[in-house]
Amino acid sequence: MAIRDILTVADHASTLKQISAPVEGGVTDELRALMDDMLETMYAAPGIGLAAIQIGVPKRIIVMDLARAEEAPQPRFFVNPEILWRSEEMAVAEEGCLSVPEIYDEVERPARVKLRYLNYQGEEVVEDAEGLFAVCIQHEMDHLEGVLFIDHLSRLKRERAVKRVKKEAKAA
Ligand code: K1U
Ligand code: ZN
Repeated sequence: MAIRDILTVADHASTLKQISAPVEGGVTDELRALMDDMLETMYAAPGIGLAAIQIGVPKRIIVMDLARAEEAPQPRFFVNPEILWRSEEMAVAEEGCLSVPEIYDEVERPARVKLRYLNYQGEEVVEDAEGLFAVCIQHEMDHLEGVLFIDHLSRLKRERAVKRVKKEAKAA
């Protein structure tokens, strides 16, 4: 396993805007090795989710672990995820992003979603998501479409956020 570099809006905005391609040919050992790297990268950051495009791989793959610090790790893998249903009810939650480091703001999204995906074993799963799971999976699925959480904010807030990330990157 290896920790990969996480791309940020400071110098990889155009890569992060790419639409990721579906995984063809199911979940292979090669794909599992990529997902293992993504998980290790996410834990090292640290974060609770990561999309493959954030390490420069434009494939529809997401890893996530929403376990609390005192709980055992609960790694989750989503290949070719699709949202089958969104609730009309909306919820506002604070979000952050490893590609927009140290910026946090509130985003409104559907409170619950139903999704379908392939898991680590390549099995099809249909699952309902609510709470932090719903927030995180929608945030990560936005990455697959080249959308960042700051794209849900006003233009002023988005431009300020990118400016701050670029300033921090220069200073580092
Ligand atoms: O997509 C990403 O960059 C990961 C992002 C996921 C996310 C967080 C919050 C709301 C929606 C989606 C992060 O993991 S940001 C870091 C973070 O939330 C965190 C870091 C350490 C401990 C706990 C949380
Ligand atoms: Zn993100």
